[in-house]
Amino acid sequence: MEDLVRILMDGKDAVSGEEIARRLGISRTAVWKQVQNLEEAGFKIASVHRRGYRIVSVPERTIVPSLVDWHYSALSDGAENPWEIRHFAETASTNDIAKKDAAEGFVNNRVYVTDRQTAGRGRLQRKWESEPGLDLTFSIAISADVPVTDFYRYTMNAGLAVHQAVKDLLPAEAPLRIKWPNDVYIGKRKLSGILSEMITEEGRAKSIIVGVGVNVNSSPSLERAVSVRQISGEDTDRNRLLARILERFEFYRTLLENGGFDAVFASWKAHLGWLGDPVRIDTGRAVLEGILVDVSPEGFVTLRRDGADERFYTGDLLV
Ligand code: BT5
Repeated sequence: MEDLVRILMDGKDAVSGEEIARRLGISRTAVWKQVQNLEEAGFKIASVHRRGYRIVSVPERTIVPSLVDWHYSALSDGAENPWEIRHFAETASTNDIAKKDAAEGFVNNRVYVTDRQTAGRGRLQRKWESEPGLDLTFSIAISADVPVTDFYRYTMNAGLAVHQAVKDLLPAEAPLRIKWPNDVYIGKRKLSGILSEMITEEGRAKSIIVGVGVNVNSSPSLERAVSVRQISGEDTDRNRLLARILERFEFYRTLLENGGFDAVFASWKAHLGWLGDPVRIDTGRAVLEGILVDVSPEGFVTLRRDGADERFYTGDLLV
């Protein structure tokens, strides 16, 4: 879909008001009004006498859906962003708004993203902390009709998408890996956490909400946390990173929903950390030590203790 952001981002030089008016089918005054709106949203736009408008810089501290769309297309050979982006300057938890919408009706392919999340949640009522305008906090809403046993596939999908999207931003040697069940780590520090929730009906998952938090440009105060910036040494464009994660998520999701789950699982496992290592697992009842022998496609982890194997579906891997 043509919009002003796309026209200006595509234009290598200034684009005339006349051309914009023609392409959008609106008046010159309406173009000028839209330019003003973009400036209010944080874009710096030069208006060059007789030549038109040119983007000088884009907002860094806010997510702009049309910019995410533009990056999505640029990253996928012109394909339209299939995700409808709903942006909130501030909200308690993107998972909560996504869940509320899903409970009220059919919501598919929608992404809820906020610049400031005031009550971000992890699993088991734990907190997810993020820096306003510097990190990424969003939830992907999918309407599905899959057995609840397939639910974990979407968490895997998100972990893989974050892993791939972030990998491009880091030095090749950065020890980026997926940590069972729902994290992405760099070394022994957590970069991203995923909170997947579902609405079920008669044993099937009807709505799946995948909440993702990524530390991007912040300097997290938590001891075991790390941001992209702390490793890359540079600020990352959050609009572009969000687009890249969504593009990767869509790629793997299409694969898994079309009989290609084995390939998705193989990629996920290829980036899974601590396989074969001595670890501890907090099951919620006890902390058990052993060797992390395997994770099954359903998400069961196998821990070898004194020669015997035990399987767990939930818990925390302590590293
Ligand atoms: C998670 O839970 O890691 C899932 C986090 C999901 C957050 C997203 S943000 C968008 C969406 N909306 C929400 O409300 N949530 C989702 P869990 O595995 O339970 O880990 C939580 C633990 O991670 C906390 O107890 C802290 O120890 C740690 N933690 C909190 N904030 C962190 C951060 N920014 N970076 C690294 N670790 C953090």
